[in-house]
Amino acid sequence: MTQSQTFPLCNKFPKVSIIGAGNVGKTLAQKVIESNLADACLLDIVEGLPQGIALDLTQATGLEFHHRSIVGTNDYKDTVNSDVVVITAGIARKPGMTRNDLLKINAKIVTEAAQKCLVYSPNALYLVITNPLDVMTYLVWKTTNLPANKVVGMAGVLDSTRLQAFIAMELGVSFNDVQSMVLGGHGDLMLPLPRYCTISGIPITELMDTETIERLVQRTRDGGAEIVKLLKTGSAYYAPASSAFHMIESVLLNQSRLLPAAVYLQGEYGLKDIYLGVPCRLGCGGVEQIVEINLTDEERKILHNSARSVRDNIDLALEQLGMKH
Ligand code: TXD
Repeated sequence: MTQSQTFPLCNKFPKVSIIGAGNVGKTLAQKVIESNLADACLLDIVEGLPQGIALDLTQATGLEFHHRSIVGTNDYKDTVNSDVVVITAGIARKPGMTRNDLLKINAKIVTEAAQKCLVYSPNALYLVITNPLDVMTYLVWKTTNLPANKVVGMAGVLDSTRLQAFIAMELGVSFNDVQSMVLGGHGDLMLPLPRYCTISGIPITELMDTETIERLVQRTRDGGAEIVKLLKTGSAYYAPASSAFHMIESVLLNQSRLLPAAVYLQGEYGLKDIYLGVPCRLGCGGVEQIVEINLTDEERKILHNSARSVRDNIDLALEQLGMKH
């Protein structure tokens, strides 16, 4: 090599910081590095936990043949210059516990985590996962003062993939041929939309009777609780981590995928000043477009019911945090 030889410029690899090294956080971290999507920083309040997971994952690097690195830490400084910050920190649902029971504890954890990350990564996209999802996403937006397109919540992709799985299992068709759409808050009042579910373009209403569809819709509504009951400790994490990964990929690779996610509504669907699950386009600019689809009177009623419940909890959480609405 001579002095005059130049190397191609190495662009900085994207960085994803994940706050909370629990089941969802560590599974997501593994997906992020092993797919070569980005370097990861895994942070938790428990000393040793993120460091141990990061070391374990690092030791698998040669076998998994990827080129990304992971740091485990308890110090927010290590999250510096993240492109995406994912917040999973909090307490997971226990059997018999509703998502809203988690409200009080998680509101404090999530808002503190977001504010600490903001100091080191003011330009990142903030992806919220902690439950109750829509409320936590609103609180992150409200307490960080970030533009609404930079704060988004993950739930709709998970609820939709659950409905997709149930449809595929019922009909015995490939999961990949099923498209599904679930809107609304992440809870019992979510709005699965069978009218917008298709198998290779064929509406499911052509292939299943109403009773079957209603059964699958109900199983989707209870999708989280079904797994909590089976696991006995903790809640689902493989499909949640895959869902978050999907969204991060759309942002970092600027895929502009049309996905249901909790986004800030300013009049869309007749709703204002609330985070709720609706279809949006996700790209390198964050939430690039909110898509309004036609809803029947009944569907609109369910969406607004769901919004009312989210709104009540936002008010409660703001009160608990001593913040005026
Ligand atoms: O669709 C969705 N949005 C969801 C949401 C799907 C699945 C899980 N959902 C919720 O995500 C769940 O109800 C929880 O609120 C979060 C995280 O679920 P996970 O299953 O990962 O919970 P764990 O395993 O209990 O992990 C939580 C971690 C744990 O390691 C704690 O030590 C850590 O969060 N934690 C903190 N980290 C940093 N800072 C603080 N203050 C803190 N408090 C707890």
